[in-house]
Amino acid sequence: MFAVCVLILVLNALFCVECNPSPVGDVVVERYSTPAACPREVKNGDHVRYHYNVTLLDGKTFDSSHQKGVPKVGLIGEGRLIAGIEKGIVGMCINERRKVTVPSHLAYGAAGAGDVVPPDATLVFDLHLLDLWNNADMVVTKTISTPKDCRRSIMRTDFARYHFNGTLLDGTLFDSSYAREQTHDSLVGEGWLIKGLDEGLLGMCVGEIRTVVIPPFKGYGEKGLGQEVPSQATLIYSILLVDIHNAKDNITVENQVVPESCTRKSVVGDYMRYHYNGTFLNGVTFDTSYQRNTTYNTYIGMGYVITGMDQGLLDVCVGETRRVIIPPHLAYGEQGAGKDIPGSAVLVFDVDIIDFHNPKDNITVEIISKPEICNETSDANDLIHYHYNCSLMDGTLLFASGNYENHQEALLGADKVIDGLDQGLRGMCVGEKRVVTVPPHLGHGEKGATGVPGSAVLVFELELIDLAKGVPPGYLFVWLGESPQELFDSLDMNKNKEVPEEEFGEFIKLQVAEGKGRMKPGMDPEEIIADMFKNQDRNHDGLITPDELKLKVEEDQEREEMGLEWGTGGLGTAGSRGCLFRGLWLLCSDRMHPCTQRYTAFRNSRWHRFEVCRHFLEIQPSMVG
Ligand SMILES: [Ca+2]
Ligand SMILES: [Ca+2]
Repeated sequence: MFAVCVLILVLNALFCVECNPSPVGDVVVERYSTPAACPREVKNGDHVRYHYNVTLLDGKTFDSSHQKGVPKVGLIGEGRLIAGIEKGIVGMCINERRKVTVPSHLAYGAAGAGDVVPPDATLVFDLHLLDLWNNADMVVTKTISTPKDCRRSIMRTDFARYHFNGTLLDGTLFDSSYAREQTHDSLVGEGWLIKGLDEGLLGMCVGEIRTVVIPPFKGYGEKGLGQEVPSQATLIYSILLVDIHNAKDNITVENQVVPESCTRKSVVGDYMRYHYNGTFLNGVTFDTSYQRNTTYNTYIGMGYVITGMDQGLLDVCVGETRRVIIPPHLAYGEQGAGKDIPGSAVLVFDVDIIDFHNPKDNITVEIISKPEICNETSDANDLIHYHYNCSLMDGTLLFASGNYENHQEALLGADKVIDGLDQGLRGMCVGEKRVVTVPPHLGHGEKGATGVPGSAVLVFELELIDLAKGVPPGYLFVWLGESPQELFDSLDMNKNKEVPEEEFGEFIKLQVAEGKGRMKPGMDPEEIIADMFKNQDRNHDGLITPDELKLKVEEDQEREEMGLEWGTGGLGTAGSRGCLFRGLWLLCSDRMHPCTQRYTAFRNSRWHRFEVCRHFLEIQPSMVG
């Protein structure tokens, strides 16, 4: 009988066949389900959380954590649990299930336990280890992947946005930011988070994935968290850091590429055109001007854009590229913006400065070359021909006069070319080359023009081809010095007291040839003479008489005194046909080049009408009445 019992004991030890162990027997452990990996086993001094079911040898369950719905938490090796459990649980892995048969002397002994455990009862525990930690445990972090470029990592007081999956040691998912489709956003190291995260997030780079294992006393402790995190649970966070900034952060400027030539840097109040790519720290694009194929245009430093951008666009050169990293308090703050920019997001803008100017800017003129001999220079009223290349500040060529059949022609001061160009073409010698930079308010304004972007600064490379000095607006002929004392006597070259058109024309041409007078450039001289003669010959008999001349001179003087520039066409004064073909200015416009033409609304000046008329006459001579 003794031998049999020994045999049974041996068998019991080997095969864990149920047996009634002798009072001096030890616990018998049957590891009937073990996990594939077991990084850590229970040892004395560890805390454990486990489910159990305990039966007597007859199979009758008298206690079960499953039935209670709450796992048991205990400290091993300190004599706080029944000795058999403390022995039987040592060496257990998380998620292991084992059966531990505990002899009476390692359980409740001869006394038993009330009505529940009879004296000398052997107990059979079915254990499932859920959690395991030690008071000496620290927060353990392990980097799974890290980006190549880690310029910055989390420090205390930083604000982080991260995604995470949170699991218990047994693999139960208790929370996930991915499920919410929203990052968790928090200050780090300031007690907003559980201690384990406050510690475990430190040193993380944006884009890094790490796991953080947090013992319960640095997690949710005894209280746990709602239904999801039980009391005394070790937490495993798998974290992806999306974003990081500090409330003390200013903007950061990186990747600056400054062009070799930079004559001026942007200041507050400049109006800037730039392209940008807006991304988050993780590289995901939220907005780009390139896709819209149009620059973003704004005043800078004046609150029209987010503060960080206002700052980041200061002190830049035309043609510069730079990266501006903007913390949320200088961007869209905790609120974010729309559906594209989440709250507390750090924004990264890669900007390309196309151009900028200040509304106070005038044109700039850079003289490239000037001929040695230069007797006269261009000015208002002159008729000039010139070559030009018209480009944007980044060098994009918009128009070149070489693409057209003729040189570009302009009557300076006649409101026909954009103001900046009109200004830039003045004071030039024939053969001179210069570069004129024109801000948009002296160019095509905010709206731009055909082929010219709105608010663009234009760069004109100019060469003056020829120059015909002009006459004041409204004049067909001017005296360069004093006019003759006795005008009629001078006109009446053959002294027969009458001046027909031929004689009149001869006289005018002589004045021009001798440098005493100048006809309006750009018009047929015969046409001018005919025009002037018609106005002098009041009764239209084909002859100018002394009286007619006197009357006309008096009229013109009167008009000049009244400040009327629009004469009716006389010798020494102004005028031409009163052409009132309104709206024909478009015909003129078609003759102009897109980059230079003034596109502002029709100016209802008499002079303008005259010019319209002149163009019209050139185009449609048959319509001259
Ligand atoms: Ca005569
Ligand atoms: Ca007459």
